[in-house]
Amino acid sequence: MLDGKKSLFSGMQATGTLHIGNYLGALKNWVELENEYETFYCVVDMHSITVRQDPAELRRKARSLLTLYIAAGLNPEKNCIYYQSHVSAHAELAWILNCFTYMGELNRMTQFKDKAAKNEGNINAGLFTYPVLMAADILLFQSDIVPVGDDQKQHIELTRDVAQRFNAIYGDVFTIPEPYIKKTGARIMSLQEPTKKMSKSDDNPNASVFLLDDTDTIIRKFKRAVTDSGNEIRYAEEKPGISNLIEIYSVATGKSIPEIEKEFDGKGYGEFKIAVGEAVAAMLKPVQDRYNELCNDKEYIDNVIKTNAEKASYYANKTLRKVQKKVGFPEKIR
Ligand code: AQP
Repeated sequence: MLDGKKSLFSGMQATGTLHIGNYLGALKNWVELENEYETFYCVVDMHSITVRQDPAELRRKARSLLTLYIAAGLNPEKNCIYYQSHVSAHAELAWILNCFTYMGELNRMTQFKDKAAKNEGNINAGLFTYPVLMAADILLFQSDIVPVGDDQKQHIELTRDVAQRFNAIYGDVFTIPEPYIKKTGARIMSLQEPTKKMSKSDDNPNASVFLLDDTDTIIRKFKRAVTDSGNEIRYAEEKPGISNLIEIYSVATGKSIPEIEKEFDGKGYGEFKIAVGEAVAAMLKPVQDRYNELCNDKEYIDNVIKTNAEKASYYANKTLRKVQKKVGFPEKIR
């Protein structure tokens, strides 16, 4: 809660290219929250360097991601859209929260285990304490909810535990956040291995549909999607391939799963895959058009970057100062 209004924080990493999992699981849902909440959407570039990045490429991707947020429908007049590295309170609160988080808690994080396995040559302390920085991100804005995909649930539980621990010692400093996870679209699976989530770091480009893929590429990827034995369009746990496509089609069109099963009754996988591809391409077309327009408006994007970072800093520093006082840091002499 910020200044009497409910608030929220969410963010994405400026690594890889956004895929429809990131869009359907998170970004698309953000757009509908702007009236009810004071919203903070961050390009979490500080999280990105837990894995080695090419500096020029990271800068390019961070700007592209920030532009995509706006292209997807987030109005920067109503939503605070900024780079994490422009608001130093993120790092300062993360340090303090590090001192209130246990090694055992961080050791249990499944994302750390997955990412450590993928980056055996660089298992750095930042990768390990990533969830603490994420807790700081969320708690800085006194967030009531955190709209994310299903894979982030464990990190939000840790954020709640750390915030409750801190509040138990120092009084009601932090709002305790709740995850905001939609039923459909919360875990979009890989098109090539439907038991694995679609992921930016997947080496196989056919496993993911990217937000900036053109229509032909999108349809080709869906045509190649791995499906299960049989030929019936039916949602079932034992049919992860076709169920994933049904879920994607459902979120892209707004149709319910029973409606989809009825629509494609008696039709085969081939026909359905083309329909999913066309629906996804139609859903992404306006986002892509707007993105291309915005990329040509350097001044507008620069202005968003500057003014929104100032707004985020204002709110973040309010919480940070309160925390610093509680833990006993001496006041600055102004
Ligand atoms: N497959 C997915 N289905 C639904 N939601 C998803 N999210 C990620 N993958 C899926 C949600 O997207 C948001 C941004 O996540 P992130 O940038 O922090 O990265 P991530 O969760 O680590 O996403 P990736 O794509 O899997 O990247 P890599 O390969 O780098 O790990 C979050 O809200 C996330 O829940």
